[in-house]
Amino acid sequence: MTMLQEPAHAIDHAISAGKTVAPGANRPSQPGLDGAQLASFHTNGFLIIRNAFDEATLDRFETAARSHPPIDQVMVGKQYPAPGRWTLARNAMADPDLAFIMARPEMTEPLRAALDDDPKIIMFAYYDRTPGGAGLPPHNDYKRWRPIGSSMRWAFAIVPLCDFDEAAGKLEFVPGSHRVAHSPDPYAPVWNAARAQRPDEDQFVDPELKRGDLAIVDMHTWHRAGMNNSSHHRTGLFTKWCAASQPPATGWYPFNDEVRQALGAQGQHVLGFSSPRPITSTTALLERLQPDGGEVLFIERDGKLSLPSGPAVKEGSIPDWDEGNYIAGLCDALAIEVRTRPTWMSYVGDYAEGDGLSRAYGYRVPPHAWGIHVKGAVWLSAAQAAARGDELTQAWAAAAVAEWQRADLVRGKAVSEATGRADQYAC
Ligand SMILES: O=C(O)CCC(=O)C(=O)O
Ligand SMILES: [Fe+2]
Repeated sequence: MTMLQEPAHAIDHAISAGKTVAPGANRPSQPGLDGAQLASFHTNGFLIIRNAFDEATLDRFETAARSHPPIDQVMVGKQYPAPGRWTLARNAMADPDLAFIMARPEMTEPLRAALDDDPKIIMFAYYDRTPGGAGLPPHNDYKRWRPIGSSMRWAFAIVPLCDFDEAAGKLEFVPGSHRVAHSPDPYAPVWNAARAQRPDEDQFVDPELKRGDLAIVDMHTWHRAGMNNSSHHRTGLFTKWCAASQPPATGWYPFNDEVRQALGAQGQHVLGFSSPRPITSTTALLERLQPDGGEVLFIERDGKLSLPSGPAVKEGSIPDWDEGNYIAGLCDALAIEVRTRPTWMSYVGDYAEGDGLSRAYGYRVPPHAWGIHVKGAVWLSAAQAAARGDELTQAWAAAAVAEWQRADLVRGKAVSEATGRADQYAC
C-alpha cells in the first residue's frame, strides 16, 4: 500500500487510526498549535512561530552557550573562531542553563501538536557559523543511518539567536517538499519512506527567521542555508525531536546521565533515552513468521539459549558526529555466527549486560528468503522464551522479543553507514 501526494503525517494517521498506533497518550488539554498553525505545518512542511521565546529565556541560554567553546566536532586544521560551522552537540546539553530550554512548554507543546505524540529529543545542537562560514547546499535530513534522522516521524525545531537574513545567511525551505509517501513493508513490521525528490532551486522560500522565533520543520522538508557574509556570528539552537511511538530505527543517540540531571526531575521526560552505562554490545532478534505468530532465533549451546550477539562498534564510515548506530558490527557478527546479513535492522531496546548495555535490533526474515539454518537453532515465541527463562543467557531476552513484537510502535528501517553511503533506500 503506497500513497503519494499526501503529507507523510496524514498518511500515517490515516493508516494508524483504529489500527496499531495510539499516539499522544499524555496530550495536555491545551494544544501548543491552533488548527490553522497545524494545518499550515502539514501543508507546507514547516511552521514559524514568531517571538516564541522571551528575551530572558534567550539570554539565559545564549550566556550559557557562550561559556562553552563550540568545538565538539573535529575541524581539521582549523581553530575557533576561524570561518566555519562550529557546534555544541553530543552531550553538550549537560548544563542546566542549556538544558532548560528543551523542556520549556514553548518548545515542547508546539512539537507535541506537530508530532501528534509525546516529543522526545533526538538531537541537541547549538550552531555558531562564524563570519565567512560556508552555507549548506539543498538537502533533507531523513537519514536511515543516523540516530538523529531515522525515526519515521520527527521534526527539526530551530530557534535563531540572531536574524537569519541575507547578511548572516538565510535558512530557506521548499513548501510541500515533505510529501514523501510512507508505506508498510510487505514482509516485516517496519515502514518504508519513498525516495526523496530534489526540488528546483527556485522553489526555496525565505521565511525571514528572526531571533527568538521557533521554526518547526518536517523531517523530509528540503532546506538550504546561506553563508555568513556578516561580521557577527550566526548562532542558533537546532534541535530534533521524534514522536515517542516512532523511535529512531538506529536506536537513540546515547544521552548520558549528566544530561538527564541537567534537565532535572521536571524536564527529563523529554529524553527518550539516557543512561550512565555505555553501550558495550549488540544483540539480534531474527524473527520468522509462523502461522501462530513470530518466532525469534536462539542458539542452544551447553543447555543454554542465547540470542545472537555482536560488539558495539563505532562504524565511522560516514563522518557524522552522532553515535548509536551499531548495525554494521552486529551484521558482521551475524554473517559469521549465523551466515546471514540483514539488509536493514530496526532498534528494539537497550538492556543491561555486565557494566554496560546491549543494544538490541530486530529483523524479520521474509518467507521467500533462503532462511537461517544453523546448528543449535531454536525458534521461540515471546511466551516460549519466557517459559524457558532459566535457560536464557540474556535474562531480558523474552522481554526483548515482546518489545520487538509490540504493535503500537511505528518502526523504520535502519542501515549501516556504509549502506547509507551507497544508497540508503536500497532496502
Ligand atoms: O545552518 C543552518 O541554518 C541549517 C542547518 C541544517 O540544515 C542542518 O543542520 O541540517
Ligand atoms: Fe539540514
